[in-house]
Amino acid sequence: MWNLTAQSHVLVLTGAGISAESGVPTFRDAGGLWEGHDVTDVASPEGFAADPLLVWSFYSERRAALAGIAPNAGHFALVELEKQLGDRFLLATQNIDGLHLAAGSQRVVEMHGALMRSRCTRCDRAPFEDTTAYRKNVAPLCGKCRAAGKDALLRPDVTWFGEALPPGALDRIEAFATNAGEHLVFLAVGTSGMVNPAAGLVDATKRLGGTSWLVNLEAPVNASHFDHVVLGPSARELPALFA
Ligand code: BJW
Repeated sequence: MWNLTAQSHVLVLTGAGISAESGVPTFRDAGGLWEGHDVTDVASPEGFAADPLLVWSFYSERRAALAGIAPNAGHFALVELEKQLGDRFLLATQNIDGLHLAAGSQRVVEMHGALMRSRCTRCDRAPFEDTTAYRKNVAPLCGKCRAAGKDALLRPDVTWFGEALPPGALDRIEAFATNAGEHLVFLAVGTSGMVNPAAGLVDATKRLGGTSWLVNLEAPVNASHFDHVVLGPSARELPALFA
């Protein structure tokens, strides 16, 4: 039974499943394919180097698809949990859709970046908000580099396979978990448990002596690593769990 004490520190990890009921497609449920391409091929630095137009087409399509998408009851249940716990709550999301922030969550670590931000592949300008869905035949260039007489591609400000997480992201999660120690309650929601370092958090929780929960539509590969497993859609199961 979900039973928090005054010492409990709750670390939530979300994946694509929590946004499924908002209408955002997950990565692997439909075979992990996008227009016949393996998504891991369009979500990698190698894929971008080989075909930046294809990769921008993938992300532009996702930017356009996000218009009119709203958070669901699962996102809002986490907002309410954070209101109860304050600094004893941290939400680490692998999603780049921004729906936790849109729902009102505040203590959020976006482990894989943000869909609506771009950055230059060459210069050190800070990542910037960019909602543009670029045309299929246009690979966007950095305006700052162009002004300096260089051509440099922009890229989505997201974390691809083989890339380090955004600066400070893992440190913030690890510091929260270490500080919580045995009082850590780890809750994973809507994630296939196939991508590290996120997938390793359940084992880190065990090492610290904490307790782990999983809310997922189906049992993922690492389901047996969790102390408690709730199978079902998160927009239904999260509000019920916290009630
Ligand atoms: C529902 C539902 C409903 C449906 N309700 N549930 C060991 C340690 C560390 C790293 C590695 C390691 N072994 C290998 C690695 C490397 C690699 C990795 O993990 N590879 C594996 C494939 C083996 N990891 C990395 O490369 C990471 N970087 C790294 O480790 O850097 C080290 C480094 C340090 C210093 C210098 C350099 C390097 C980076 C990983 C980045 C992943 N990026 C992506 C793309 C992000 C941008 C984008 O969105 O396009 O992130 S890949 C993709 O997978 C995306 C997702 O965030 C991520 C996870 O997917 P998720 O969320 O789990 O989605 P699905 O679709 O797989 O699952 C959905 C689930 O929901 C399913 O289970 C459904 O049942 C469920 N569901 N509807 C509840 N209504």
